[in-house]
Amino acid sequence: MSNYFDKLPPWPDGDFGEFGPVEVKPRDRYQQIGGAFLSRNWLAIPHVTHHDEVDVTDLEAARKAWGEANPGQKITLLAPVMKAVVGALKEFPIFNTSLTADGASLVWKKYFHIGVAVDTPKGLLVGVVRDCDTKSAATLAEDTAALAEKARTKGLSMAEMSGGSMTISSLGHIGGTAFTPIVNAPEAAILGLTRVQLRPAPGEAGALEWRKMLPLSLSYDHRIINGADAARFVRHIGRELSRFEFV
Ligand code: CAO
Repeated sequence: MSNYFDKLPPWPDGDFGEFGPVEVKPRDRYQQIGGAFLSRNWLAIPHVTHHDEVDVTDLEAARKAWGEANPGQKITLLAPVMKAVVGALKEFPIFNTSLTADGASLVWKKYFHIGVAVDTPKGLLVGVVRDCDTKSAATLAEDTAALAEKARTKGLSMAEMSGGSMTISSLGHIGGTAFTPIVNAPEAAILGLTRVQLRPAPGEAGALEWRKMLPLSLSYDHRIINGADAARFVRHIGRELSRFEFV
């Protein structure tokens, strides 16, 4: 019996030269493999993306103070967010699961390895930072910077890209207010970060004050996670960040 998907028309692969001058360049192996994985994940996983923003005003003040007290060392927002995601994974362990290929079981992970999407000249690579629950933000920042540098200069092995609990994809250094990251199978969710925005909010004395808000976009596999849990998960990340302490 045929179904709707059997009736999809073929990819429109015409001769663009008919419309004007063009040049056809082959894509390298990394780009082709990466594209195939992204297509599989997009088609196989029923994605929903939940958007929210969390107040990082106090966190940013603490991060600035930490930077002044530790010249030569750098922590961006990413490391505190990795720690906050670990806190949220502990509170909501359903986000630290993987569906088996037959869909019959869930694998509950007891480890906290966070994937970080890195923009490289060869395309997007996701390196996994291990045991994020046991590391300080400073160590996570160092580990992530080293992994990103290796991804950009030498590439990453399959072992360095495997075994994540959940992935974070940060576009905050460029801009944006929200996007739809694609879940990195077999993980259950991926968190996208975009650029911190200044928003007016009522202060304690009633007057308006400017707050720093970090936009978060959480895409999740709707076979595993429901929308209410996603909303709670992101709110929890906000709570973790609001009480975060640099040690
Ligand atoms: N809001 C405002 N500023 C931010 C920010 C945010 N959310 N996130 C980072 N920044 C700032 C940093 O503080 C840093 O500022 P300074 O240079 O003044 O200190 C600057 O942006 C550059 O940050 P960075 O990119 O060096 O470091 P990072 O820890 O934020 O990110 C990495 C590291 C590897 C995740 C990032 O460089 C990267 O490659 N991201 C790309 C991910 C991607 O392409 N995803 C797309 C997936 S969908 O196709």
